[in-house]
Amino acid sequence: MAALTTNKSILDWIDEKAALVKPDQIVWIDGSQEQLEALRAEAVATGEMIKLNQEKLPGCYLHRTNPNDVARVEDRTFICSKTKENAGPTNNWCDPEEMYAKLYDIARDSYKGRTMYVIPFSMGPIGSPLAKVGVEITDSIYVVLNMDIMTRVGKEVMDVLGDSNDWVRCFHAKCDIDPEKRYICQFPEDNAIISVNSGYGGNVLLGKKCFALRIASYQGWKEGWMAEHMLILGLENPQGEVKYIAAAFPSACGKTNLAMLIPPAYLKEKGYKVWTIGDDIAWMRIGKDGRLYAINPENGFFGVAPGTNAKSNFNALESTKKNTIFTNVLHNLEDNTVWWEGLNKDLPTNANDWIGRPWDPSKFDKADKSTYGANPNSRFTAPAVNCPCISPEFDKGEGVPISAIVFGGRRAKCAPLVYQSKSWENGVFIGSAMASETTAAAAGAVGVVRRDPMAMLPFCGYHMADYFQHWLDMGEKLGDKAPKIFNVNWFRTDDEGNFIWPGFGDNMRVLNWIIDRCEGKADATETAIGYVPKPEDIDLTDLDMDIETLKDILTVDKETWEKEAAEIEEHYKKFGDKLPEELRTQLANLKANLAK
Ligand code: GTP
Ligand code: SPV
Ligand code: MN
Repeated sequence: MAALTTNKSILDWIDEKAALVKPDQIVWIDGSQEQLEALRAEAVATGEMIKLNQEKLPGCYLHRTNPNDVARVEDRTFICSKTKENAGPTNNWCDPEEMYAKLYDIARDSYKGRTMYVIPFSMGPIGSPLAKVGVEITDSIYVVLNMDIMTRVGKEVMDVLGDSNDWVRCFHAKCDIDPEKRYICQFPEDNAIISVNSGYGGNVLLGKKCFALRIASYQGWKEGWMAEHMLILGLENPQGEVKYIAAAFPSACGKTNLAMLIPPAYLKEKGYKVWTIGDDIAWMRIGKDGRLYAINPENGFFGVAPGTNAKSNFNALESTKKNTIFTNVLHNLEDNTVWWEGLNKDLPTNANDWIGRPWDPSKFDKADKSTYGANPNSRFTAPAVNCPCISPEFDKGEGVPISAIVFGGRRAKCAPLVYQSKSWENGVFIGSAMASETTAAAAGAVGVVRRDPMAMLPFCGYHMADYFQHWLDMGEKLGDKAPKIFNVNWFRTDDEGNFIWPGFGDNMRVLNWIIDRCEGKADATETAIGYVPKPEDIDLTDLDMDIETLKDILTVDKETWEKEAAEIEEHYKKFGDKLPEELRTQLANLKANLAK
């Protein structure tokens, strides 16, 4: 099949990689429905995917990954910059030459008997001044079909690129899915990514975390823009004005849910609406008017399945009703559909679990993950166009102006429901000190509190202290046009470990306060950590919550925060002299405020 470009840098790269991995054939993905349909049929024939009930779930498929390969692997993820210093203290580093040699040894001849698929893709609307181009080569049909949902694929991308060399080289090889030889490597100075021995989501859909965050964060630093692990939503008020919010929460901490939230009935009736721009990644640049503009570089949602239901996230569930690929969920054999914990209370009685073994619902025990039907990190890959509340601005290349930036994480104690930073610099401090309990989105222990600055710990492609400085520099450029910075915590628990705040759609009550603060319409109480709402300014209409409980989750406990300040100091030590002086000052201010 003819190449879709005459770009020499691309053709040479493909020749070079083909000589290494020796595919039987090379197939360019042009994004046409005929080609994709043929690939789906092939994947079904080989057992790589299961075609689901086409009446109930048209265009939907189920895929199971190797049970050893169900999440990102942070300990096997490397930033291979020329010097260790450039990768910084929070990334695994390896010398690029050494790593290339090792990865080429692993990948050598691994496409024998297989096809090399070449996927030209755009992160962001094709041709948008905020978009970037990548080419992924892979031996996995699952990757091709997921990339087709998650990015914009096809010849048009190559036409826009022309003979430019500004494209990201994304090389994936399944090899033997050997966890001992699994590597997810970024080479920021070479615009290159290599992923071997995995077939799972974030490890292999190289446009997503590898490119749109690890490589793009480095590009943003060099080129003066930002690539962030953030959802983007538009909040429309009854007057029809839409204000945009970008929010960074660590993996599996509620971005998809917040991005698609449905306001409580009393607000809906008044005319409030939420529009989704993105649920995971934001690329942001300063626009001609000096404000910060954001696009979602993705074209679909790779969302967490468990817990998604008609009540918690109706819009996400709707998005999965057609043309969706499910990964590692339960297969309901009764009607050839899918199920996961938290979808509904009807535990399927004739089903295979996510590994494909017969599932016994009578053994299901909430406390024992090994009895679950779906993997805790099972996911859906759904096209953005399926989302009932997708924003009319979604496909527009110029992006949307951001009024507020929100940080957040899972903190059982400590962080109040919401507070506002005292300045951009103070907001950067809050982001740099973020902490959250770990989740199933990455391999390893779950529920352990760790510092995850700006939710970027696993995704920053360069020295984290330079990244903090870049945030401070952006604030300086934005001046008084900078978005206001906030922090939220939906996850405070009571003594029995139950979440106190209802969360989900009710988070809209907090978003309204945030927007009111941006517009100078709401009051606040100044505390040692920032501005906290007056309890009466968070609307509790129709909620089964009294003002005392609300006051409780708005408190800033002196002792807890003194401990927090000491932990932040410890966290900062990692960065040594490179830590921006401004952040040291911010920490000192926090301590002084607490001592008052
Ligand atoms: P990634 O795709 O991994 O980046 O995750 P995400 O940040 O998009 O998280 P997502 O919205 O998928 O939510 C992950 C989990 O958090 C799900 O089990 C949700 O049910 C739960 N969750 C989301 N929002 C809330 C909330 O407001 N309150 C509570 N208690 N749980 C929530
Ligand atoms: C995350 O872990 O933050 C995800 C899923 O969004 S993955 O694409 O696997 O990174
Ligand atoms: Mn994510």
